[in-house]
Amino acid sequence: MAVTSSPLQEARAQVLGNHNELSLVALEYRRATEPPGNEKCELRHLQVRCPLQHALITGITGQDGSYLAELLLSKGYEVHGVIRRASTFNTGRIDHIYVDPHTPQARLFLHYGDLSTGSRLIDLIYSIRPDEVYNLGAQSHVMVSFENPEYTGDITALGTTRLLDAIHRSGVTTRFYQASSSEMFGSAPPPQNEQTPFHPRSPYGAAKVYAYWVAINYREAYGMFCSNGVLFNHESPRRGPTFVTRKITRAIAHILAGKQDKLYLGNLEAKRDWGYAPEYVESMWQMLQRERPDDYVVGTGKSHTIREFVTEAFEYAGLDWGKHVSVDDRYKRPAEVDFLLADSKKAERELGWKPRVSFRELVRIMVDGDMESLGLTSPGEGARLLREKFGAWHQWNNCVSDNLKAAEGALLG
Ligand code: NAP
Ligand code: F7E
Repeated sequence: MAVTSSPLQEARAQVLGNHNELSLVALEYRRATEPPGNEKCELRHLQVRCPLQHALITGITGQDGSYLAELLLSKGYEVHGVIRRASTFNTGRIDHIYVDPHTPQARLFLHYGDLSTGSRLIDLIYSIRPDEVYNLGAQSHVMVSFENPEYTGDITALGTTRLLDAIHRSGVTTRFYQASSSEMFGSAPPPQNEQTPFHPRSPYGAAKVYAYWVAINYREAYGMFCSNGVLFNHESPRRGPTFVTRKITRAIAHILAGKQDKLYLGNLEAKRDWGYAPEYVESMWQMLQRERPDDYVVGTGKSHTIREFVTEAFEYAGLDWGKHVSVDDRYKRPAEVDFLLADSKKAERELGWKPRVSFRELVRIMVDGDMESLGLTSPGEGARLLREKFGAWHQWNNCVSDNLKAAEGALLG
């Protein structure tokens, strides 16, 4: 048994016993970054800040935000999320982890706010004083960015500046993750890595390039800990229903349930490097645990056409896609990104990040998810895979069935 001889040592032992090693990492980090203090000051840090790491997530109601919130809660964080005020509920993806904030054990807190409004962001940063900020909020749909280029620039590009500036002006020391995107590479030939020059092909891609550089600028100008995760497409049963993978798997479930007969798509020949979203949010957290901020490309290193996704998904569900899928030019983009393929060697080397879910497995997870959400019996391979490959923070029941049933209810009702 450890012998403790001072209040500080006792507090340290208690922190280590009750929480994970993050608490001590935080202490060591503060020691390195703050003026040398005495034992009393260190003890205050342990008691006031160390038992809980505080994270702030913009875009917590989105696909990635919801998985990241689950991951951080599983690691013992207190999680704060920015949500947009809407006249309808927009928290379907996080309802299963939400508890009344009056509950003493509550560790998830939601705050109204918007990336369009800097003053509110300053309030939030100042009052929450987060240890880590994850900027996942964005107008994230590429086709929508052609229709709403100005709005996309305001939220996806300038919203990042507003948040970085809120952190800078509030004087809060925090680590910052910027959700950068493979769309920034655009027409740059594959494979794409951290050295590949950007050539965006949409207002969304251009806005993300701006946000990427502004994060680097705050790092260089003010010494802030800002890291960019340049993530390639990542999907899941929680993917928004207008992105192509989910549009396909959701249509399959509706066809099987007799609610839909045709699926209209745009360009079937574009190639994407698709991975499984919960694995990608792990890389976000890993980036902020590094000693120094840096930028990382994250993807599987395998690329497939939309046509291949359609074929794999329909075959898995026992359907003939030729009978159901038609091309409608209205879904084709004014400028396309033809071929994305990640070279993630740096992330593998420095973060130890490696994907565990293959393209074929991803398709199965998504088809099962959509079938179950409509009350159909799925072939079940996807559910089995997740049970085998993931730990406790990421469960089939809350990540797929409950969650999607609620969303379907909202959509259909
Ligand atoms: P998503 O599902 O579309 O979620 C976007 C989130 O941003 C939602 O929570 C949305 O809130 C929020 N948001 C939109 N406008 C906002 C505003 N004005 N102020 C505050 N929040 C706002 O996106 P995702 O797939 O989770 O992606 C997360 C981030 O990673 C995004 O920045 C995206 O651009 C980027 N990214 C995604 C991928 C991918 O393959 N998924 C790859 C690379 C980068 P509502 O729920 O209220 O709409
Ligand atoms: O399109 C083609 C479309 O909308 C993929 C976002 O998360 O990933 C996402 O952007 C491909 C494109 O994703 C339809 O032309 C064909 O070639 O699913 P998507 P995206 O544009 O790659 C990046 C990494 C992000 O950062 C973004 O935030 O599929 N496609 N037919 C279609 N796409 C859609 N949406 N709908 C169709 O009917």
